[in-house]
Amino acid sequence: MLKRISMLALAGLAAVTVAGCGGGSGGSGSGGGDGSITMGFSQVGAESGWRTANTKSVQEAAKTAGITLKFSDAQQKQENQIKAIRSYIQQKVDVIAFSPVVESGWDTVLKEAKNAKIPVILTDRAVDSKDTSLYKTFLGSDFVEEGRKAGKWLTEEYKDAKDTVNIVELQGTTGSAPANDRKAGFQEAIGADPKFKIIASQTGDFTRAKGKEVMEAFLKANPDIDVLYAHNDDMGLGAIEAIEGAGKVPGKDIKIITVDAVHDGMQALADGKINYIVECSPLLGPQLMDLAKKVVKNESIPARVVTEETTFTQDQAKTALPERKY
Ligand code: GYE
Repeated sequence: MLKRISMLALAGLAAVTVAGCGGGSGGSGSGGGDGSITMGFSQVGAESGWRTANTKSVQEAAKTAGITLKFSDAQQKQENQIKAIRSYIQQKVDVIAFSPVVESGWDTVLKEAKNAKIPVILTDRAVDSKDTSLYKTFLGSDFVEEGRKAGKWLTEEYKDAKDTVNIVELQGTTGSAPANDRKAGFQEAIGADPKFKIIASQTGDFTRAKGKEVMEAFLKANPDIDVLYAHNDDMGLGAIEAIEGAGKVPGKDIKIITVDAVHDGMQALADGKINYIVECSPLLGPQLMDLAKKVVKNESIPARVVTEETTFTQDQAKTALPERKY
């Protein structure tokens, strides 16, 4: 029986990209009985500076908390995440945590985890499952609020403008919670005033390369862009290259608002190439490990844990940069 389980586990592991961490050698978790905890964590991918910082935070926090971490990178594919979660169920880990690449389509695999009595913690991104008993808690940012903050800055910045403000939007991964919510929050904040017009909006998949490519297309199709709203720093940084390539000055000819506040984004903000960044903290590791310990001990935890975040202007970025950890 044991042999069969480990064969299955191996097959599951081979199907996904798994980077072992914490030295766990497979097999079943302890159920927390002897105090040791094994967590299976399915990460979205390595698409952005935010994601790299998030992975590091989770891996370091697991080590500090003495939790054995089985870590897999889904390369932005839902099917890989589902395979990873199934393999964690087969391995009987004590707790599963994952950052769902998109919001929909998780009910079946979450039910499998529930039937196997393995608690699930949503980390960073939400799912749209109606049945909230399929997971124990959701730890992450309020993405709608982030979008609102971006929109509020814009309406303030252009409050005296008489002409139409032409906005282009680089959306995050299609169907992901941060893309859906950052769009909705921004729309809500600028919505009341017809002066603000989103003339183009497309996904850049949260990557620098795609941000550059889509911005190049935006620039070709629209000679009169006033503002770029990018759902993360990386797409904004790619777009800066496209804007400079088109002979325009980022931050001046085209004002840029992004979300995340990772190091490279903050540097571009301090250099005047980005105008405003809404922070989204990737440092979720320590909170995740605390929640995991409680969940395994069957202690009650809040259904939603919202990360605290701020915003940065160019001057604030200059002050904050030297102390920035990521
Ligand atoms: O903003 C982006 C990353 O889910 C909050 O994913 C996260 C987002 C983050 O790729 O840079």
